[in-house]
Amino acid sequence: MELVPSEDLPEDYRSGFVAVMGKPNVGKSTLINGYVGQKVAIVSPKPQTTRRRLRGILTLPEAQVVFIDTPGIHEPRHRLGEYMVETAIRAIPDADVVLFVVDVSTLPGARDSQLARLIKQRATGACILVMNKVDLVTPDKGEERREAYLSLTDCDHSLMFSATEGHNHDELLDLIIQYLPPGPQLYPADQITDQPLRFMAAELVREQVLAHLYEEVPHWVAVAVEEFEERREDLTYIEAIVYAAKESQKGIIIGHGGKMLKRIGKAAREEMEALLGTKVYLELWVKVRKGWPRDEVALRDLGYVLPKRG
Ligand SMILES: Nc1nc2c(ncn2[C@@H]2O[C@H](COP(=O)(O)OP(=O)(O)OP(=O)(O)O)[C@@H](O)[C@H]2O)c(=O)[nH]1
Ligand SMILES: [Mg+2]
Repeated sequence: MELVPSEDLPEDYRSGFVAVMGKPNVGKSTLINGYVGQKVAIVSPKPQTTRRRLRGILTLPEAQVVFIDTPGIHEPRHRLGEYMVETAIRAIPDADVVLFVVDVSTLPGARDSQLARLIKQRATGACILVMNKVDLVTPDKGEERREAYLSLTDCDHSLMFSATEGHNHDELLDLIIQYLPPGPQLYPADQITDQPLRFMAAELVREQVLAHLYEEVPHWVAVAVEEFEERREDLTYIEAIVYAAKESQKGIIIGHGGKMLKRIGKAAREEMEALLGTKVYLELWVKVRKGWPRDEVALRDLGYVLPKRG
């Protein structure tokens, strides 16, 4: 993989970082996957899906846009939650553009005003208010919602959007590029994320835990890939451990006669095969690491380490 030499890029080439901020579940990761054209971030209908910062890279003939996905800003209930919120906040100051993503199918609340203030205080680049999920808003409510959200922020631009339907997809991209500074490609043109494949594999397991298990259990689950080996050109061996925070959760994850774990494993394996383009042999284990979301050492062991600013 090679960077395109700067002299081969148009003189007015642009590049930069776009921090995607918002409450949990508003559609930040879906928006980024939509632009990158591939799943770089896992998505689920449950809030607090994204836990770490990750980059999704879109390379165009005229610009390279580096989207930064962040965990949803919420009221933390444990150390993991605090870690997630701090991770998100640290992405704001160094971004060339901040996308303030809201769910326009719901009315704004106190947390939206809080978040608008936070962005105003910390952002140094441009701010665009993205009113996502417009596909869920009936036409008679549209104007009222737009005004309600607009009154919260003094962002430079705003637009109605749908990450799933593609509404205003090109319009938002044009706006973003307009605010990026001139600069070279920051990543090779064919790179779509900064995450190692190992980490993406762990996330794909966690995505299926979120998809298959109800209520609170997925929030108490972490996944670590222990082995990732290309056994043959067309076969990857992956061994992962699903960590629960207590014994009763372990039972739920495994399910009656191991059925639940099998279903999670099968679905995750299919996603991994699509990602890697090889057959995957996936071995899943469930272990208990008691109270890990509250335990500083366990968090560090599981890779939840605060990124540097930027
Ligand atoms: N109808 C509709 N649903 C959407 C849209 N964008 C996202 N969703 C759904 O909203 C849910 C949450 O999407 P995510 O992309 O995981 O949201 P997020 O903001 O990254 O959430 P966290 O990672 O928890 O902060 C998923 O079920 C998506 O399919 C949209 O434009 N319209
Ligand atoms: Mg997310």
